[in-house]
Amino acid sequence: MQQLNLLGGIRTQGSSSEQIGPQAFIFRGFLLDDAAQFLADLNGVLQVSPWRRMPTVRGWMSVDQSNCGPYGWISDKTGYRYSSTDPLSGQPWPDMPELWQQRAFEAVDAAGFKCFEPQACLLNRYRPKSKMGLHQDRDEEDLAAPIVSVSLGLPAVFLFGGLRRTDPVEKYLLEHGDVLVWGGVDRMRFHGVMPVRQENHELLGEQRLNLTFRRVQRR
Ligand code: MD3
Ligand code: FE
Repeated sequence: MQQLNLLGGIRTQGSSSEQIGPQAFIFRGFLLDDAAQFLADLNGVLQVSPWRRMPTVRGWMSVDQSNCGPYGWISDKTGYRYSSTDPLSGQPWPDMPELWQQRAFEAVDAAGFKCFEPQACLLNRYRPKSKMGLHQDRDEEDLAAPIVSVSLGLPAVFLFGGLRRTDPVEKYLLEHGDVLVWGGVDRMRFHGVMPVRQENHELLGEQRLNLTFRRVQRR
């Protein structure tokens, strides 16, 4: 399947899609044309809920995180959960920007899932050496809904495992502008991110950003 990326009616660089599981897809370069607007919107989100490092039951996350939308994913010494308020301010999380919701919906549609009304967008910021260990996303009540992930800035190696922690993992490079969509039988697969290599990205410098759009409650 070819994904059209139109810039003044002209097809731009490398956009294609890759199926990495029965219900998991990478749309390469899906957001290349929107990256600048995403970053402008991100600045607005971060003015309300800035980057912070969250503690976990086992130690500190290696990424900086924030959220937007009706719910946000949080971690503290007592565990992981979704919260409708930002613990830093006690106030609601900032709104999910319209463009983000629209692109998330378009990606889910391109992957063939029915509908998507995300309630949380978790923002992860990787610095050189930041990583994410192999884990499952299981804090959402609605495990039927797909998840959409947007990568911006420095590239990273994404680890895609199976339903058991010890299953073999496949490696995929996620680059600036790539969008991943997965759900259904792939929803509970273990996954992680290898340490990010120190490099300079022309738009983002020494950072990789990952935004994940999630449905939290059952509809
Ligand atoms: C495939 N983030 O925030 S996104 C996370 O790049 C997380 O920051 C990674 O894992 C990141 O929870 C990976 C892509 C992703 C996320 C969850 C998945 C792919 C997935 C769950 C099941 C299968
Ligand atoms: Fe995850």
